Amino acid sequence: MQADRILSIQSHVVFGYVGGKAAVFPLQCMGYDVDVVNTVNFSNHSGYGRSGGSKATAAELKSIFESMEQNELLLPSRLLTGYIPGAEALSAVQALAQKLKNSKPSLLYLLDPVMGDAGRLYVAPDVIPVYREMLPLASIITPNWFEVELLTDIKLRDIQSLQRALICLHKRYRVPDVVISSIPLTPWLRDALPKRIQPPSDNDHLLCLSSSLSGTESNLTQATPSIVHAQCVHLIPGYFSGVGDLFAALLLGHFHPNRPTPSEDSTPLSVAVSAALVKTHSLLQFTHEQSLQLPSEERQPSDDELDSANPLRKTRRMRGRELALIQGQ
Ligand code: PXL
Repeated sequence: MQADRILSIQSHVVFGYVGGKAAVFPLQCMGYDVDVVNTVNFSNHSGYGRSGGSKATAAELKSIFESMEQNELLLPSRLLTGYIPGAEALSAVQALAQKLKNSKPSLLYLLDPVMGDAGRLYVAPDVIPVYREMLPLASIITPNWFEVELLTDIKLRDIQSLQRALICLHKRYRVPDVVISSIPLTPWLRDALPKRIQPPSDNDHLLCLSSSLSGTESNLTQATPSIVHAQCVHLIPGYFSGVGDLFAALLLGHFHPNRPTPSEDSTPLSVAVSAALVKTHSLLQFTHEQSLQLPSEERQPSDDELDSANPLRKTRRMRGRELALIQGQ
């Protein structure tokens, strides 16, 4: 039997599990054939404070894509893109995504617009307009809170601004499915949630919102064009890198737009989000439990401790934060 093929375009690290290292193995475990393009080739993720390696240039990416096309190896039914730090390289990926979409309109494209977090941009600012141009190619996008603000130019400060941002993504940028995960629960967000899913306290839960354009293109003209699902997830102590990359990969892997959904109020997106959340959460819980077994000098530090630690101690403690992807498979 022919396996479904995913083309994954994101970062590679030698040690640890972020970018493609967090995404590819889980997708293979799910039975997908994964073709892998590395946008960077680094020793480790940036949280270690120092890393060696290089970024792929736009010319290098184009050369890979051209040869794949000439050899008739561009066969994915699904496309996953993540961390691509420069605008020129991102434009090369944009051209490829456009080409794939033209030749296969049913292509499922999960675009993770990795640009920054909590007010801090970690790619070049000229990447922002390229991502905006790419949005209409995507089937699903997975921006975080800050990236929604960057893409829509709308500051999210109340439920009305959040609704405007979602409508902007669905209508102006024509994205059918939007998932915003790991949202800190502010009081105004919590008050907007149905009572039955409000957690007992705000500080130890994160919110995941998914918004699907309901049905056909004609809904684009309606005032409320989308179905929004919200789920609260219990916060696991510590900060782990690569969680977003793992979640995005699982979300694409579990997304089956033509399968019937188990209940009337679920959508193909909400079903995939639930499956991806459960697996991501279980792996984080497992990673956390594993890290408690480590000697104390290698265990999860607080962020304050990390800033003051000497470089070697910091490295050892960062190692204890790597996702336990293999042991937790
Ligand atoms: O999404 C996490 C990530 C991906 N790729 C690289 C990173 C990080 C986070 O630090 O450094 C190279």
